[in-house]
Amino acid sequence: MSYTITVRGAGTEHTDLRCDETFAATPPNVEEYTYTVSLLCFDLNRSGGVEAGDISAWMDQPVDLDRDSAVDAADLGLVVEAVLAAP
Ligand SMILES: [Ca+2]
Ligand SMILES: [Ca+2]
Repeated sequence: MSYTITVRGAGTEHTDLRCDETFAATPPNVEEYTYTVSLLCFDLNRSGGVEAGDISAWMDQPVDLDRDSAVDAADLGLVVEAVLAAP
């Protein structure tokens, strides 16, 4: 799942959104730019959480999770890691 966000300014000044942790005296403005954020969703069986069933779901219908255009063990590894890290 990917989200595309385009920051739009009001005129030439962007006063609502500023960079953080730059050590500048005044946080610099954020430039107009399109940001794309890609999120990985490991709830492959749509159970509402990441659990062992997601590994089975990947085995039943493998998908390219790391977007390298290959469906392989690396993608399965991501699912297994997510399941092991799930609370
Ligand atoms: Ca799940
Ligand atoms: Ca892949």
